[in-house]
This record gives sequence, structure tokens and C-alpha cells, in this order.
Amino acid sequence: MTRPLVMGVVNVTPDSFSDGGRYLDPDAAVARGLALVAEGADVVDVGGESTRPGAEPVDPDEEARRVVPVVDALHRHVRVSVDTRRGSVARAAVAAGATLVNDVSASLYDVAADLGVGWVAMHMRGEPGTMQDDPRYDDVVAEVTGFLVERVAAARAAGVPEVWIDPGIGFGKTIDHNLALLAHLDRLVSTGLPVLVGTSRKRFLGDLLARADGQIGAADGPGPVPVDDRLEGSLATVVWAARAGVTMVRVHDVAATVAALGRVDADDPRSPAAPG
Ligand code: PMM
Repeated sequence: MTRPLVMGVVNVTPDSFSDGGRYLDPDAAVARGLALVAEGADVVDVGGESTRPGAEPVDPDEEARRVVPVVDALHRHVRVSVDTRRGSVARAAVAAGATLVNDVSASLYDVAADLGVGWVAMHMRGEPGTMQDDPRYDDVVAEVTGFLVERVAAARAAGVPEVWIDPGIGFGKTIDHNLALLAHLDRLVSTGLPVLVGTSRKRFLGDLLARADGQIGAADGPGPVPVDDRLEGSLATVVWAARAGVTMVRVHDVAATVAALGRVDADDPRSPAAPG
């Protein structure tokens, strides 16, 4: 197994579901990014707008104000991606040193082409505000794969030099949709395009862990397990994705991810899977 690259997350937002409010201060965000680099992050993804279900859009000028100083400080130490749906924010972040546009709207390929930087096309059904309102697919794996392949063709035609695809776990998807996409990551990998996947701390993991405890469906149950108690689920899905051949995983817990991937990597002499 080739170890996937690890993309560490820094959300410079007041309201992201897992780390909202912790890194709104630029110094705190830069310190967090540097800590992720020390933990082994290959890329640091800086975002200034929460895309959690139900989130309100942020003014692009405000979003740029949040991310630019953080990108500027971090790009001297690590490859930086900017997590944005806005062309103006992508441009400002690239001017500050970002070299990858992580685009959950899968629409900014013309900006990436113009700037000559990499681009991640992520699949999302609808908008963050409403995407979890009863999402439906006939065949989620085929529809997501088809959408991404079509976006990549457009990006290549526009001249984007580096293109990634991401199924967008949790973006307009039920638990079953997320599990189907994870079960068939090989379909995305077999396109020959580099695949990025992000499961870290997501709601479906909280629901699955609660379901395992018999809580889901119980009228008086406490609901999904809290964000901070989803590490095992995050690591299990990262290892699963790595075995399926993805090229990069997007995570909040970089040190634990690097350790987990090392344990199952047959090329790593510490691994129980190592030959001999
Ligand atoms: N998930 C979130 C935000 N950005 N980008 C990509 N490419 N893939 C993802 O799965 C993804 C993303 C939501 O997580 P966060 O609010 O903790 O950043």
C-alpha cells in the first residue's frame, strides 16, 4: 500500500462543525497549521467559510480576510490549499502562496487554469444550507463518479495543470450514500485521477457509532456521538480509503492519522503487515 498524502485542516471560521471558533485568530490558525506540519501533514488546507450542513454563506471579502494572512505565513513551511467556493478568495489565497484550490462547489476550474494551480473538484448536492434536506440518488456511486469525470474534462479543456477528485462525503448525502461511496472508492480510483477523501469527524461517523450503541432510533437517545469522540471512526475510514488506493486524505487529527497509516503499511517495518 502506498501511503496516501495527509492534508491537515485549519478552519479560520467561527462556526465549522469540528473546530469552529478555535482558530479564528490568525496567530492561533498559523500555530495550528505549523503544529499539523510537525505532526506530518503534507498539505495544509485553510478555509474561511464553514460548509457544514445549514451553514450561512460568508461575505467573500471577509472570507479572504480570514485566510490570506494564514496562507501567507504557512506556505513557507508546507504546501497550502485554500478551501473555498469563491473565485476572488481563491485568487487572493494563491497570491498569498496557496498552490491548490480545494473547491467544494467544483466550479472554479477556470480560476485554477488562469492561475496555473492545482484544483480539487468535490461533489456536493445543492448548497450547504439545504444539502441535507432529503438527498436522493438512483445510483449514488455512478452519479458522483459521472459528475466528477465530466468536471475534470471541463477543467482539462480549460488547461488546469493538476486535477483531483473528491466524492464529498457528507455533502448532500445520507449515511447510506456515504457508505456506498466509501465501499466503492475503487470506482473513483479506477478513473486514474488522484482521489482525495474527507471523512474526518463527520456526522455519519457519529451516527454510526451511536447506532452501534443502540441509540439511533431510541426516542430518548442522546443522538450522534460528539465530534471529539469520533477519532476511531475517522481512523478506520482513513485506513479503508488508503487500502482502496486514494492519493490523499483530509483530516483534523494528523498525528493519529499518520500513525494509523504507518501501522497498516506493509512497507513500514513496524507494521504487523510487514513481510517476515
Ligand atoms: N469536507 C469539509 C470541508 N471541505 N473539502 C474536501 N475536498 N473534501 C471534504 O470532504 C471536505 C472539504 C467539511 O469539513 P470541515 O468543516 O471540518 O472542514
